[in-house]
Amino acid sequence: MANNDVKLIGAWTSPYVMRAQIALNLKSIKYEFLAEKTGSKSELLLKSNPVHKKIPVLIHDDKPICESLVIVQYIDEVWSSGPSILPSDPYDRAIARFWAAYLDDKWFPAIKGIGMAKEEEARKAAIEQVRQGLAYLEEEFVKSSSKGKDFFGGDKIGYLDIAFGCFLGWLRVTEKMNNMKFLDEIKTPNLFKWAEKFCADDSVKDVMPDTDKLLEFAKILIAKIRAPQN
Ligand SMILES: N[C@@H](CCC(=O)N[C@@H](CS)C(=O)NCC(=O)O)C(=O)O
Repeated sequence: MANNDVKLIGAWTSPYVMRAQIALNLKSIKYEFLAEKTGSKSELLLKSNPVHKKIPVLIHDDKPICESLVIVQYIDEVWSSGPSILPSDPYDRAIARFWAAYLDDKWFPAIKGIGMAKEEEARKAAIEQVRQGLAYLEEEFVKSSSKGKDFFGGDKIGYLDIAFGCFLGWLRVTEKMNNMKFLDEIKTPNLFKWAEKFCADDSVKDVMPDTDKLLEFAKILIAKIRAPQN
């Protein structure tokens, strides 16, 4: 299938946008990046994603596709001649989707919870949830899809690598803000190595945000959210 017209509405700070970027990079699809301005929503975004009004939105030949994981699956199906992103085995596919849903529904909200917690008890509970999630994923990495290879997807970055790896920038920011380590060589040795390989991959290295730059953005965002409303 020809690349035709591929546009991505996004922002450099968004882990969900990064999912679409990595998928497009893996398939070597050229696209135009339409950056949203922080704090406002463009007409194109509102028109393209009227239900959620969120980024990312992929626009392929003038047709919008919303929701990052839906976009990744769409890219995999449309440009099927490139390397596969979803596992070919139905069971492996189901497991990868299960963990992607867990990451979005439980794990990343816990990361956000650390930054937003007003009290120490809530902060500690969120930290524990993040640690528990990493322990689950460390175990999953060893026992399932990776089968001793570099990535959850095997030799190459796949669906769960994208779904999880997109959060590494925000995980590092959270580590810095809280002066702690989540991924380390002792407690999560496999995820530690996986994260290094993931960030160094050609499909990822140019879209993974610089941690210090993201940290500055996070500080401003948290201060804005915490500021008393008039
Ligand atoms: N479930 C959505 C989440 C997307 C999302 O939360 N995007 C954020 C940026 S990281 C957004 O557009 N936020 C604007 C808003 O909530 O109004 C996906 O996977 O695409």
